[in-house]
Amino acid sequence: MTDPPEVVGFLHDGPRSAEQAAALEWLDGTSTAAEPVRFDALADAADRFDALWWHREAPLEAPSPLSAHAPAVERHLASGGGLLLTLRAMANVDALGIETVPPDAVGAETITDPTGVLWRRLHDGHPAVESFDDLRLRVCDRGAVGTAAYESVLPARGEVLASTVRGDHDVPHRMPVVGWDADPGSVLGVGAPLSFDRPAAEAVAATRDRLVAGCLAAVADDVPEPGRPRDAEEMAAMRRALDADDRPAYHFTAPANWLNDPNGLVRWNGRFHVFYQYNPAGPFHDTIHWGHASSEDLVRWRDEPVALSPSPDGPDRNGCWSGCAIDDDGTPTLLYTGGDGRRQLPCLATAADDALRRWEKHPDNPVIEAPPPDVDVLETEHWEAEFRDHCVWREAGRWQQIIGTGLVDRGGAALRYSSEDLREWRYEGPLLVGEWASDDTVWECPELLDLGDRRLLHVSNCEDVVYFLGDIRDGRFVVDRRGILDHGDFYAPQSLADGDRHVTFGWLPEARDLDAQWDAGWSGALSLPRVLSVGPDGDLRQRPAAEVRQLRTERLLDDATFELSAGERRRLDVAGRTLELDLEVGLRDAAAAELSVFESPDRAERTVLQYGRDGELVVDRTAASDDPRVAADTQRMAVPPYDEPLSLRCFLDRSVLEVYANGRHCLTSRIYPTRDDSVGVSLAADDGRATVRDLSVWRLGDGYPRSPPDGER
Ligand code: DQQ
Repeated sequence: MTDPPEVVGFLHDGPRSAEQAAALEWLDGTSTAAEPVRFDALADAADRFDALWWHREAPLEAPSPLSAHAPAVERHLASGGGLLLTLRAMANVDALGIETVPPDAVGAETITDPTGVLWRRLHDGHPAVESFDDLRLRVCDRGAVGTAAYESVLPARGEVLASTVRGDHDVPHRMPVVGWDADPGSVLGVGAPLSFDRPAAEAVAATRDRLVAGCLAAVADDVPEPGRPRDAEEMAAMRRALDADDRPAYHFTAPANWLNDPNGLVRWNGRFHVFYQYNPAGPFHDTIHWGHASSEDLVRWRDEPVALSPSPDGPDRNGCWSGCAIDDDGTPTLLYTGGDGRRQLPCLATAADDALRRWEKHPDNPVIEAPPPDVDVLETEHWEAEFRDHCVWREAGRWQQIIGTGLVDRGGAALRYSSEDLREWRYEGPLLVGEWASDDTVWECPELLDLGDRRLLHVSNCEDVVYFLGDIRDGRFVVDRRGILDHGDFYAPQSLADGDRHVTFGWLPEARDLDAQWDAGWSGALSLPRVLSVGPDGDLRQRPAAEVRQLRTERLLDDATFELSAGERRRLDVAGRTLELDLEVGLRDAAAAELSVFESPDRAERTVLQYGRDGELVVDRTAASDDPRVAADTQRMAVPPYDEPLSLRCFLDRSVLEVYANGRHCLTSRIYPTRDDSVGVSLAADDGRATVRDLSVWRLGDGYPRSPPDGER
């Protein structure tokens, strides 16, 4: 337990306000002595205190003389002292020389429901909250209180420790608690409504008091504030801190926090690189960076430092959204979407090292200043023009690019541009416009692949990933066939070119509510690498990359063939949540055959794959989990030809079930069994006989080291 400081210097900057007087009175009633210190006396007094506390609700009158006190604050921190900034005091971190990006949401917050901090699971061991068991700490229940928080930008030097809880709702994008490691001192900013002057229910006031006492003890102690991870060891520590039964073992996840689309997939100097949409501030979609991992074999990953961060003064200040990697004559180059307020525009960065860890942004970003003027691009609540995500290829001696958009009254579209140098772009017209009733929305993450005889264009239409097979004629995509790439929890895929093959990864979003994601501390996984090709019949083929076999650690069942009689259920002598099952199922005269996985011995928890005479494969999640916060529905896909045996490859990975049917159709589900004994597998036939052929089961190993490999510490 961290001890409270003996004496706190209570900073003030003029006559004491009622709020400051109430806070001082509270401090006087604790075991910590309080000594008021004026900012202009700090230079002589700073060394005397383990901790300084500046509690200020009102805005400072401009021009602020605060920066004159920054050297004294720096001296205090340099001597190992701590500093706590509460309420609106936190808004002054830049003037005090602590931070370059101040909070962007500062003002009076009107509190009507018990409101407070939503602590991050990743930092639940922080000394400020060690006396609490809960991540949700409500500290104020009424009044208009002056507060400060980060909302659409992140501090450049500090680490966000908590977001906001309001009544029963988590508000992750409002981030009022930040820690700064001012080695050897430390700073905590708590811009949450920690008011001592307003009445509050007893329990709320008690939480407020414990939290402030914890914060004062935390800044006074010698434990450094957590920072962003700098190397593989620190990222492995994050993984360890958030390891749990539902965390995939071999599907890629970020070390902690939020992951969505795979980006910038590229093989460079023999290594595969995957970048991904990443929020370092927690498991929610905001303040998007590019996370990075690399691999020699596509299945075992090494975490790399964050590759792209928003530039506080750049056109990507609110986020570095999705994009692709290009080999520009030996220079690895990224084209991505920068977000700035209501604008989103293409930005370019080039690699500054061969490990693709450091990137330099083009000084003239954005490289396209606005969507084409003669195109009626959709304006929505969030964006003045929906215009994002990039796919670049070389054709007809020029760079070609498509960007995703939505057109007013027409639907999703992929707009085509061309360029000599990746920096100056000319609009060439739409490659394809979704003139279908079901596609009346925005197309995100368009990607065009050359599959030999055919081209494949896929787009993510905010629900499904739709693919089109066809060709380009006169600059337009001519559709021959279309389909859905994956019928489950799968979105925004991207591919890397590796010799002749195209290897695709998709984002597997969580199928549980935001509170559950917050509690887990991580969100989102990537699919297995899939090889896309076109078969001799002109249809799409999807298969796991051959490297996936390298994950097999133990063969549990070897080519078993048997018949299931009507109503029979056969339990397999295998158990586990990280398995691969390969089999072929034939419906002799059965109406349906079933494969149950993640099954408890009493079958109360189970996920059922059912293959029926109607030629549909159904994943039934209605009994998949006892947790009410997770999806409990059915997902289905057609698996023609309807009258032949069905071949299945199923990958179970704790909260992922990734199914490949007939080497063509995919359905990936997120599933969250709660019981330790939900590890069984069984097969059954319904209303007749079914045949199971060549059933093999393997246990699969980890996709990333639990601790960093030797030599990388
Ligand atoms: N995700 C990105 C966008 C893209 C969307 C933002 C698709 O660039 O349109 O994180 O999931």
